[in-house]
Amino acid sequence: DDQLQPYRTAFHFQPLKNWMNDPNGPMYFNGVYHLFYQYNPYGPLWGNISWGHSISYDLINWFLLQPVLEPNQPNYDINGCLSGSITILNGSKPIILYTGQDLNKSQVQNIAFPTNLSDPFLRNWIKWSGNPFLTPGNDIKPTQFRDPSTAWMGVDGKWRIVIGSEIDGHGTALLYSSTDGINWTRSEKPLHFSSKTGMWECPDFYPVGNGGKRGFDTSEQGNNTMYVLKASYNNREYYVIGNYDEKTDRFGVVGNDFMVSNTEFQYDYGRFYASKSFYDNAKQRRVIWGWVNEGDSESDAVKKGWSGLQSFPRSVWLSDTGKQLVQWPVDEIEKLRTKQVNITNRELKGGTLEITRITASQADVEVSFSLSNLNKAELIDSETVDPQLLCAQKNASVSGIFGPFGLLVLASNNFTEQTAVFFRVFKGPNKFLVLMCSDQSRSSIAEEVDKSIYGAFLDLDPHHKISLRTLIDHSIVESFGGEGVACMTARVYPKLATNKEAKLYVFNNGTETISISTLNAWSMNKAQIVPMA
Ligand code: DQQ
Repeated sequence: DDQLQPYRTAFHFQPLKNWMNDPNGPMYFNGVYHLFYQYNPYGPLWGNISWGHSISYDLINWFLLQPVLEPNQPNYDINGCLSGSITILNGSKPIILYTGQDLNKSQVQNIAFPTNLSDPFLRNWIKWSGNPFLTPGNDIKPTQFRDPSTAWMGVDGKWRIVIGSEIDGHGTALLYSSTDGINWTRSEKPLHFSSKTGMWECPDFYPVGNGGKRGFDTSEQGNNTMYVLKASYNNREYYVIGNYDEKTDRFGVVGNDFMVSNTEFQYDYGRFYASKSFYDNAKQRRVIWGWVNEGDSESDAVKKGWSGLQSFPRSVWLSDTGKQLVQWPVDEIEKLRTKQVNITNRELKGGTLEITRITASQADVEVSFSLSNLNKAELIDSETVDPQLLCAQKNASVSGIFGPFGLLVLASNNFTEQTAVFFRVFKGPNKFLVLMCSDQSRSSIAEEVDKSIYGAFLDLDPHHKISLRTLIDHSIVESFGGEGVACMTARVYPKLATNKEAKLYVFNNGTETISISTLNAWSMNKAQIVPMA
């Protein structure tokens, strides 16, 4: 199986076959984690969009269940049960709000209820007889009205949701309110919009905050929290942080507002889209899932019989600076770790250091580097350069002073294939800049696969350690830089560096010696993702 399907993952969620895209309605309810997703039960390409369903007790091992929503209602979802969210009303009654495409491909909003609340897995859901509960207003194009968020309750006892849209060419989070969670009216003003972007998909809105990693339920009040608004556009997940006044429903951004640029905050600077978060009451944390799509062709998808992964679930919280988010794989991942390799205080002058004795195609690697003599760093004259472009110009093969240094993953003999996740340190006019890159340009000898290079600047001082954590799982390389201040996910399709042929290295292609403070790498066991008997 591994030989025939070298790109299937061991610990990233995927169904047994067929197409999957956005995560939908994740929740923790009565001791069970639920993950729904955009799913084509009949093939490996987008179509027949249903809500697939899986459940778990630990976010690692999953039981695959039957889809809960299928497109079969001419007047509200026959052309697809598109994305949506779950809200647990009064702490006890989960409801699905989702977008349907009707016979005319108009997007409308629908509700579904679990048929049997005493079924611990909530296997069956019924669409509401009153669907659709919302149709687009006159100012909204019928194809630009989708992806209702989880609801939150304001101080007035009313529920609110946002829905993704575009008005007058501007990305918009439409705001609706309701007394019962079922009948909704549009507020005159949207929660937020931006004149610098187009259509927003999958808006997410939730409290974060005031120090520490604790998460909050969307309806929790009085914790003096900040709020995150996330919107999906331009193939990326942009977020802003701001203040939300529950009395007036005003959201005010602190810092940069939404636009299309690589210097704005994104959940992930690589392949990661249409994400959805939920509050995990068991561990008082907020967890994000994101769709990681394929970088190979449709004919490859047909050959493989499947398309699409979910990211590893990530805890998310506000950084100590209060200016950005931090994300980190949920701790449960440690259950899968086996065969640890450890290195401490090792100088790396230049070249590579192979990390042997681990399964390099299926691994979790944490490494931190320390640098000295930073005054020798390469000068850079602008602090506003596009980091992704910089990573492409100065890819892993271009030697610098401090860097490139980092990991070479899924590497084949003689490095014919390699994916390089690395850093460079520059000295700008006012501060040091730490660049993080994920360079896929040599990831495969196959020509027809995407090999884009990704990049971001990390908000950290290089006088401290620079850390990198990378989850390697056959065809996905999911990296967390600077303890999670920047994430970068790539899909790769090696032809040579598959399964046991894959190797892992630490490398330094800069002229300055660096030091590996610590490195811990683990082979990872395979998660159990099986149909429920
Ligand atoms: N995917 C869904 C839409 C959403 C888009 C359709 C984002 O609801 O806007 O499968 O990837």
